[in-house]
Amino acid sequence: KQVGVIQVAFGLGGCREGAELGPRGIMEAGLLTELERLGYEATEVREAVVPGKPQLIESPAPGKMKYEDEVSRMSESVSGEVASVIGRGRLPIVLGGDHSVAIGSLFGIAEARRNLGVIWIDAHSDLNTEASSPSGNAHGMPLAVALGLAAFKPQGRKAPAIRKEKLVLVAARDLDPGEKALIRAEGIACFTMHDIDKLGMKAVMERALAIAGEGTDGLHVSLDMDSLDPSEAPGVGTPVPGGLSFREAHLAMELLAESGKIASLDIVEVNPTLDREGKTARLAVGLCASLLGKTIL
Ligand code: DIR
Ligand code: MN
Ligand code: MN
Ligand code: MN
Repeated sequence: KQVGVIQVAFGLGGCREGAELGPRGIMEAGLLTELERLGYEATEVREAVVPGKPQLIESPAPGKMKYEDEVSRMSESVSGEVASVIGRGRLPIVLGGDHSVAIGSLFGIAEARRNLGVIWIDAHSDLNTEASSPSGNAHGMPLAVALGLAAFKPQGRKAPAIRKEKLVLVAARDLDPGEKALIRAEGIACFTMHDIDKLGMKAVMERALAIAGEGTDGLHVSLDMDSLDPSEAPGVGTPVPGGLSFREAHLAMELLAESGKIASLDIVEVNPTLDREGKTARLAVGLCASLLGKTIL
């Protein structure tokens, strides 16, 4: 068993500086040591090529994605890295960066797996199009882009990269009006915090796995650290109260690991400048370990 870690030091898709430091924060919290302990050997570490802030920042135009060119170049690099890691039989772990890095990972994975199941663990639904986005920030749009609903299309990649029937949202609690309408209109499976409170995480993950894990050729997990409660994960750009507890998040990862279907992972939105002594980065490492098979006993 081998993994490939792809660091994506990109924060222009979010609304606060510091997310670009996320990959380093997660590495410094001991990701490689943890992977080694779990029996993953010779982990390869790569770095996606990411553009910096342009000298002249164009004032955000309504109906347009902010930093569109930068997001485009970043996703091209990430897609290439992800596809090459998969091509060499390794499981890709993409470290963000803000959640726009998932545009790159989803289109890269789609080259190998046309029939992908996706579990999106996030306080948000990241389903805004340029037209519905209140912010113009790319980190609120990766799923709309991957579903082929946004105007933005990654260069040279076939959209859609994923199918709405095989997408499941987990831990949602802050959705924009356009996103709510889209979830209803498209019938996208969405387990909100309300559902988790009512049913419990075990039942929610069983249902999520039945939707995204059956009849697909592998599962992609995209873990936005703002899915956790801000008391557990303070180091994120857009904290939302009422999130997952430490154990709920670990249980979700453990149940996904038990499914045996995990083929790729993103860990995003760790912002070390907003973190408290690396707490969020350490939690990200712990959750990654649980997803890759770490058990308590
Ligand atoms: C909001 C915030 N829905 C937006 N999205 C965030 O800007 O589209 N996603 N924070 O992670
Ligand atoms: Mn997100
Ligand atoms: Mn989020
Ligand atoms: Mn985000």
